[in-house]
Amino acid sequence: MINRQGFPEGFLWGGAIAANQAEGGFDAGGKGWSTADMVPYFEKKDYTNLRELMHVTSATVEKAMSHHSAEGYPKRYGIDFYHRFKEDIALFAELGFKTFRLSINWPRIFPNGYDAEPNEEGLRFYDEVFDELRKYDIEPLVTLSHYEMPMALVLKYNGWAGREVIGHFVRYAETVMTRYKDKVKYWLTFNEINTTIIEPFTGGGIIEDRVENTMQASYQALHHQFVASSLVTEKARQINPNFQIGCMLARMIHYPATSKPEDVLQAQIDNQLNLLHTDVQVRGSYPTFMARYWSENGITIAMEPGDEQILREHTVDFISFSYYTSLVSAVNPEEYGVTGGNLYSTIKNPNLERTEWGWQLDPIGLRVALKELYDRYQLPLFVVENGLGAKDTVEADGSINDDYRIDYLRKHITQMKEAVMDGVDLMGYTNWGAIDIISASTSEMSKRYGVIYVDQDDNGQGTLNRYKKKSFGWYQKVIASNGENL
Ligand code: BGP
Repeated sequence: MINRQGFPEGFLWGGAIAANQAEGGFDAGGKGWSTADMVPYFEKKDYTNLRELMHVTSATVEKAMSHHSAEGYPKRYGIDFYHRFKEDIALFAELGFKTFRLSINWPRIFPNGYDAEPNEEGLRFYDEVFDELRKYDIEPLVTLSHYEMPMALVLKYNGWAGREVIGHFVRYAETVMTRYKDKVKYWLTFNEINTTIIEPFTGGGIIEDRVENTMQASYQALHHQFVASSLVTEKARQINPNFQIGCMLARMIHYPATSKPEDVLQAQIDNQLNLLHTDVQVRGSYPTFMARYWSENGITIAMEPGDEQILREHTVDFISFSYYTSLVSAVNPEEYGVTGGNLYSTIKNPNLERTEWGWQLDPIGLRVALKELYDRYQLPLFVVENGLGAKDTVEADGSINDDYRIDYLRKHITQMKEAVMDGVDLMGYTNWGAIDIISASTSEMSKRYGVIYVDQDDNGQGTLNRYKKKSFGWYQKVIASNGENL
């Protein structure tokens, strides 16, 4: 039995971003339209000329931009990582990163999803990014789908609600895994796969107006993603047996609001519904409570013969997850005040402080999450997102004194270390938004997570210059001391 004193040797320290929030270059290099590019249209239910917009020519792009310039700006331009990745990776190397988590932009590789051939220019872009990382011995950790898919597949099949998308995704995954088989070892199939249920367009490319029952369509889409993830895992092992394939969950630990058994039961149900995703991807089958849950909600999942076997035979090598906050469950939630937004809307926990966006600060919850996941599955874990969204101030002398971010990261890393000492097998930690990027939920630039500041405001104005925040030097020391110097 290993008596762990601290983080193991070779612990993968690093940072994380996603293509749709960082790259920009939305119409560069032959890239097609992705769901992330269209979010403003769908939020406003503005479907006018959508088909026309799918054909990327400068005229239609201009039209799109003039139509929705303010709302359309952020994700389409990101922080221009597309052109500045060398400068950014040099900063990550200076931080001492062992790993860097990023996603491949699916429509950069297959602009429409169903194209006969991949887009060579897109493939070459990631060749250059991975080569640059390798130059500094930084191990890429690659998400195949982070909150996006080609819009053409959305229009044709209503996103993941259509079973046909499985084949297109597997082909895309096979293409990039083959191309980068000597450059990338760690792969994640879907970012926060549970988003498909919580935000069907963001997670599953589902246009809700097109379905009668959103919950039915979302669980069906999720099933297709599970099958696709397993088929990709099977292919991955054929392409390179040394690949390590992980699932990725937005872990939402739910505490009961009181010790009333009804509240405890509700918290258990909410936790089970969150862990359903890892149950399928790690254990290889749906948990038993799902049959009753689906039937009580009028949901019937269409499964093809062979699906169960596919899920059973190709489970993941490791479990990755994001952790930002903890949530609270009650049988009568209306009796309590609510806080938070997007994925993390919840009852207020009187014991916790909150960020400006209402996310509750709970470092101990990370230890709880780690211990519980390890107890349940006995697979290596990887914290691939964790961080504090905050508004930063640039002082007159150019410094950014983000002590609040240091405090957040220190407390969470301390709890992670405690979990490691409890015996949890933890592979690594990538803080979210190592460099400031566009927020997923608010599309703002000013909700910043980075230890590197990017000069850009919520309207896309700024030099895009990069600056080191106070947390940069702090995180550098943490990594150099393998988590001893906190
Ligand atoms: C996760 C997503 C990320 C990310 C992060 C922070 O749910 O995987 O893409 O953005 O949350 O959220 P936000 O940007 O909304 O503050």
